[in-house]
Amino acid sequence: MNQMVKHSSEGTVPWPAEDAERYRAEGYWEDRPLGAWVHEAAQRFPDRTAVVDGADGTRMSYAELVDRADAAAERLLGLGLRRDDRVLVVLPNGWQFVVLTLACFRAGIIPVMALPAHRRYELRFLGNLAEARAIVAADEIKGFDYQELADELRPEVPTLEWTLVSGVPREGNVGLEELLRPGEDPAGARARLDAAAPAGTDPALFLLSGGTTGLPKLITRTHNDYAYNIRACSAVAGLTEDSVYLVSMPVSHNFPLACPGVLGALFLGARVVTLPSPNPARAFPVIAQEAVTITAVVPAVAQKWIEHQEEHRTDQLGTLQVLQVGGSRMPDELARRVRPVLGCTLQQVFGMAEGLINMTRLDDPEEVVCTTQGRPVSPADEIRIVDALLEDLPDGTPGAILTRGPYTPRGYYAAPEANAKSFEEGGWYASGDIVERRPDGNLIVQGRDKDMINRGGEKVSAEEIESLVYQIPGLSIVAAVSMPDPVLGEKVCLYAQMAGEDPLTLEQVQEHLKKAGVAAYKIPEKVVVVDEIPTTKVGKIDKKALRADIAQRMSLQA
Ligand code: J2J
Repeated sequence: MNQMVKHSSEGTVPWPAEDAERYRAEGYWEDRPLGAWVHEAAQRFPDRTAVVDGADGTRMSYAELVDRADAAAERLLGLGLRRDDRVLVVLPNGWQFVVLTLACFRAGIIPVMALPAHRRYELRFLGNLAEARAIVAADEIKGFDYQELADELRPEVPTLEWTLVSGVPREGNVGLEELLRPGEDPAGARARLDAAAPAGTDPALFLLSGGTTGLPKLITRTHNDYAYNIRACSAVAGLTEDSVYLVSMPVSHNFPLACPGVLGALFLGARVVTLPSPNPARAFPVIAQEAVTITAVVPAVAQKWIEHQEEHRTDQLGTLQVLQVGGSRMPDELARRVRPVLGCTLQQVFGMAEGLINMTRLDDPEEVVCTTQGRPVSPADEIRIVDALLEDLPDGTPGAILTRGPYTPRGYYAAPEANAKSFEEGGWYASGDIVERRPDGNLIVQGRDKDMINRGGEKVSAEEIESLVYQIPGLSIVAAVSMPDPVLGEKVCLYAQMAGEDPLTLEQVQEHLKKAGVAAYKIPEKVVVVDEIPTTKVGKIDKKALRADIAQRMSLQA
């Protein structure tokens, strides 16, 4: 079975040699695997607490963390996994995610960062694209049985050989806690893994792209580029060995994982606190107990936190210094309430799993912090703002953003068609965001020119939803568009033009997509049946008109 599995480098687009050389010469790439950075922190601070699991109370020192990770790395290899094999990770926030991820880095095994919200449809696709040989999941979360899901996936993803389960494994599955237990010979394990460590240019992990095309895409991040991403973000976020970083958004997202995130904290010897959800009634007491200094959330969560604090006036946020907010556009009015209500510094983050991260600086004037999405974290990030003909636009004029740099890969994994669309000549990545650059260099995200719905930071590809809905009989044309939502910013709305008499119902759509095994956050929350879907002059579906239509219908309703 292993022979079927390709080497990641076959699907990975490398940086051109001259750029790679420059990134090395200028110190951005250090040719040091991700695991080595954490080991270095553990060497300096063996007894400091590395991870606190806010759900089950587990606390782990740095010495224990690297011991467990190394032992687990050897056990993974012992199972029969090999360097460059891919492992589909579907874990909630918790210490297991942290140790497993580090174990994978140490062994050169590549975690594919899926989400606990993903279901059969997404995992089947990702498992096949990545040729995953193992899946790692919880036994169940909120009544959903991941072992059953894994059993369903096994025949559909022929490369899958192992199911690793956190909690209570069923027969034939591997117990994750058992796999992640400390080893007998930490020094020996460390030496053996060091000797076989992955190279800086090797793939370290696969991130998921925020959907724009019909099919999900994977982003290969190498040890070199990701380590630099992490370090550059840590510097701009003011992370130090004394920081306490709370992760309450899904940790497999690039933002809480590495910007600077969990890995940023572990690189420095700081403390990571994990929570499975950002619910303020649960998160605030943990912030107080663990003296959390920095965390990252999406605007929808920032709003909930602000409302909770306004209502309860807790004294639980005294240690919180920095609230990073990103993933979708933060309204200026919301941004202005952060400091007065939460008592901390807001750091706006406009980033992408494809690389480029922009942040406001901690000492920026309040006007910059509240009205812009910041500027690149690295002096080596290159940005162009261009018009439809790819001509550069002057500052102050909104246009499409193009970027490249030492932590922005030059292509998606094994996706030549998507690469032709999203990467311009010269290796520039076109994120599809419409951005204005101010003369001071700060960026303002004005909108986007991509067929994606941003549901409170979770990205939904319109095309993906449409092609699934087309399987329902009786449809002539469907179009998924964003509709405004006071909490999440946007939700998915589906327009339909029928071929026959019977109108499509919301229940029908929801049931169909649920049955297809689609993640709940992608499922439309409104269906509008119209006589005729509007088209543009060139005959394309006029989504702008549909977005205006739904916004108007909703304002009439309100
Ligand atoms: C408007 N749109 C934003 C912002 C992201 C840090 C922060 C976010 C992500 C992320 C990330 C936005 N204002 N402040 O990976 O490390 C939209 C843009 C962008 C897309 C990327 C990180 N911050 N966006 O959200 O890969 O449209 O990464 O292109 O999930 O989110 O989505 P994703």
